[in-house]
Amino acid sequence: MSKIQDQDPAIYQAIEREKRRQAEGIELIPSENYTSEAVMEACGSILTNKYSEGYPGKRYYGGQENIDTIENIAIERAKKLFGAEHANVQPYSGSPANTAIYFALLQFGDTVMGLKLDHGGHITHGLPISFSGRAYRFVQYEVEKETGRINMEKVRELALANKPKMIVAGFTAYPRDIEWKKFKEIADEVGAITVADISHTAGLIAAGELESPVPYFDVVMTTTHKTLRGPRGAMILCKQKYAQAIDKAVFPGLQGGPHDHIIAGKAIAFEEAMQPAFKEYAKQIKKNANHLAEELKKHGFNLVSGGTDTHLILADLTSKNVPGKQAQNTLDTVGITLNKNTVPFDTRSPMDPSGIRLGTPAVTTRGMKEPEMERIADWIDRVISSINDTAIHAKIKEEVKEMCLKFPVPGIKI
Ligand code: DSN
Repeated sequence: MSKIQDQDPAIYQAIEREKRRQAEGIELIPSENYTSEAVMEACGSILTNKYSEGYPGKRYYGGQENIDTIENIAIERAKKLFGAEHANVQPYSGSPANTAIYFALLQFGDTVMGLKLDHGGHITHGLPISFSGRAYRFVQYEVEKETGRINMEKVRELALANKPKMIVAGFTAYPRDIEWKKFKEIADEVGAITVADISHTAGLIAAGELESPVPYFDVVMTTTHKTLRGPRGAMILCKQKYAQAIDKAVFPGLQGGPHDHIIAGKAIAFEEAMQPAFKEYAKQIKKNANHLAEELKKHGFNLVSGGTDTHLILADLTSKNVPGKQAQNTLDTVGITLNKNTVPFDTRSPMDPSGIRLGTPAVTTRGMKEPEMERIADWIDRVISSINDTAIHAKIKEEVKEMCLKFPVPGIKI
């Protein structure tokens, strides 16, 4: 960072402070992770200098021989990792990727089914104020109040009543596995295209820790930076019959030049995810999440759906009398980062909801295991139980820091 230090002290100092925050704190936001240093090298490389509208072998500018090599490697690795027929590795991130899928396969105004935002869906799964909710007629399915889970019979009834052209399955805040085969059966019954958003669980799916929708679904989208542990970005996998429509929708339909430095980072991450060590990593993510969930329950936390099948936990803090926003902000002061989140049927607003969302991809990358999950659950409980006691918070902050420094973050030396 010596060049940044010399040239731009304000940015340098902010990066240094962020390094320290990452190294000394516990990252529990379930969509965050730490990439390898190799991925970061690619993302910080000279590849950022190049423009390459088009696809390998069919570009609009010259000088593409190395960029074509990199994108072809990324495509082949993505296909191999997930057993997909076609891969587009150019989407900038998850929201543009979902938008490209809709743009490729729907007409404006078509009916689509997606999981409601406060029941665990994403803004691009039909939130009325988002582009998806305004451009298409989204019918939103929910989780059940009693179980916190998606009831597939209700999904079927909704599909039969609305005859959607597309069904989107996937989540950002749903702690349970998805019944892909059931979704596919329902979609076939009504003639709908199937789209899976596996952004959160792609790493677990790649490692065989969760079932994959790729064999059944027409289109599968994932971001590359969550459990998959690559750089910020996304990709779209699909059956060959949709390949041309998807490619045309990504470029020139929605995007201009792809971010070649990020595509190189994706290629590196895909290779990493094919290694035996990644399988062990994915297994431990699930073990850690399950253990953290059980420990939180021992401390009296009310978990949506009663636990987790994945890396993600959603806790309803209503019974603790602490709103999600206050919990997030107070936990931030001790170095525990998670996010406030609505819970299904929340009576509070998204900016100050009843719950918190937490997950284990990042702590597992640092090598933390079950004993550390017990300490984390204990700290969360102590903070929530003494929400206004800054003396207790100061003590916990020191304990958190002491533990964190024993588990280095890739690329950070303190
Ligand atoms: N921001 C991502 C998440 O936190 O789940 C998805 O939008």
